[in-house]
Amino acid sequence: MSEGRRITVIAGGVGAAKFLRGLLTVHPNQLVTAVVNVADDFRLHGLAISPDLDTVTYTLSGLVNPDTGWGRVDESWRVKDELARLGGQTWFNLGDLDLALHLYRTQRLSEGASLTEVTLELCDKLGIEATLLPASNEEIRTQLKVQNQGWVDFQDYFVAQQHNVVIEDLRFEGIEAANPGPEVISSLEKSDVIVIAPSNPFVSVKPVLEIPGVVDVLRERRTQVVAISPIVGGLALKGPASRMLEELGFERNSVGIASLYRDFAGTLVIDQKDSALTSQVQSEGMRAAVTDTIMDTPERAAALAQTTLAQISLFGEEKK
Ligand code: FO1
Repeated sequence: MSEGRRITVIAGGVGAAKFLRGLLTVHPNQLVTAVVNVADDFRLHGLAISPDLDTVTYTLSGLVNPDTGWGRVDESWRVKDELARLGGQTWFNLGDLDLALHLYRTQRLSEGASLTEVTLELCDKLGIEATLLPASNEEIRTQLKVQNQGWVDFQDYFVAQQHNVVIEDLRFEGIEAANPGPEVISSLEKSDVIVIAPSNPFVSVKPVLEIPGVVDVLRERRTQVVAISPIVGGLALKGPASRMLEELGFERNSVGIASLYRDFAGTLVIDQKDSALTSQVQSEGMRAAVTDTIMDTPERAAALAQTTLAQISLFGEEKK
């Protein structure tokens, strides 16, 4: 039985958004909270851009571009084209409709609203009934140490350089002094199930967990924490998670994910293609659940959500 339970999902961008969209088709939306990474956030053209919050917001409101997984469907690019003509910065693609959201957020922040308040306002306006919480209202910025370049900002690495470079290290500027956003800790404490979405463990999940106080709640509630591996057959479905595992010294598969998550998550959901890794995941000290984790349709994402929730009713509550 999954009805009536409170679920909190630790979320990055595209993978988390697809998982949440599936979850919201099988669970009462008012009982779902997503704590969303803000360490990819940055300013461009003077605008406050929060890519992971935007991706989750657009996906859950049915506005996302299905081809890219980020940005708006039916987008137009008149502002970007004009900016290019003027010699402005166009390496980060901001469509005309998308720009409206960044303008709204920037204006509200300049009026003194917090990122949490702005996010809740946007959810309300776009008809999202689940609660989206920025992981923090303070500035946290991911930087990567790129071979032969030194420290670079996240969007420079990810978008401008298409993450097609070798990384040697990463850091989250500002994280030690940051506080979890309002309701983040209480949502984790009150949840019956905490899900770590199939997001990049280094640049999406880690900068949420390393905000002081967050991982402690997960450690205390480890039995209720279920993580979904973002790696299938040694490859990330999107983005650089797989090569990052190798470059940062971990196994390039779901066993590598288990070694990163075992201290604070009791169960790891892995893909059926990786069923042969089950005993190695268990050797890392985690339960392994095997299912189809590829979310190429909303129905498959819903099935993954159902299987994920079932892990805790099967195991977590049984232990009480
Ligand atoms: N990702 C890209 O690969 N190229 C882009 O030009 C780009 C623009 C963009 C604009 C708004 C937004 O909310 C997201 C955007 N993304 C783009 C996605 C995003 O930067 C990354 O996928 C995340 O930061 C990683 O989670």
